[in-house]
Amino acid sequence: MVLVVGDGAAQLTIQELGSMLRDGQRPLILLLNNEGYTVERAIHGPEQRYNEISLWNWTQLPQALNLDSRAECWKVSNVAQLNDALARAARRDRLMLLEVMLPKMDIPPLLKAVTDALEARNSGR
Ligand SMILES: Cc1ncc(C[n+]2csc(CCOP(=O)(O)OP(=O)(O)O)c2C)c(N)n1
Ligand SMILES: [Mg+2]
Repeated sequence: MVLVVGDGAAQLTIQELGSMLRDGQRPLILLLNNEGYTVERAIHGPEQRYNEISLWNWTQLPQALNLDSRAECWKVSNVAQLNDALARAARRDRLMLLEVMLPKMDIPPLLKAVTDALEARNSGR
């Protein structure tokens, strides 16, 4: 099982990590840390406070959410680190949480095209 989740979405749902650990599940979790609500930044207010979230120590959460935690956690900031961690994850012997560090405003071209068009339309241009 592979879960890909944004840091913003994860702040609303991460308590289920406790249940996953309780039940001995071994998902690979790719938590995309781009310091907030990037899709919302693309739509409106890239620097607005409502798109900021508090910065968490993600790799320490499994220990906090389950006293019997058997999880492996890595924070990865480049491709070599990601490849190393994925190779470890392939063993699938325990829950693996990878915190993947991404630039705040790294937005896919299609999303940028759509939000630029919305912005132009809303501003009457
Ligand atoms: C309960 C709830 N509140 C607010 C929203 C509005 N919303 C949609 S996407 C999003 C931000 C998601 O941020 P993140 O998970 O970090 O993904 P990113 O765009 O940064 O990759 C928000 C707040 C929602 N979908 N559901
Ligand atoms: Mg985010």
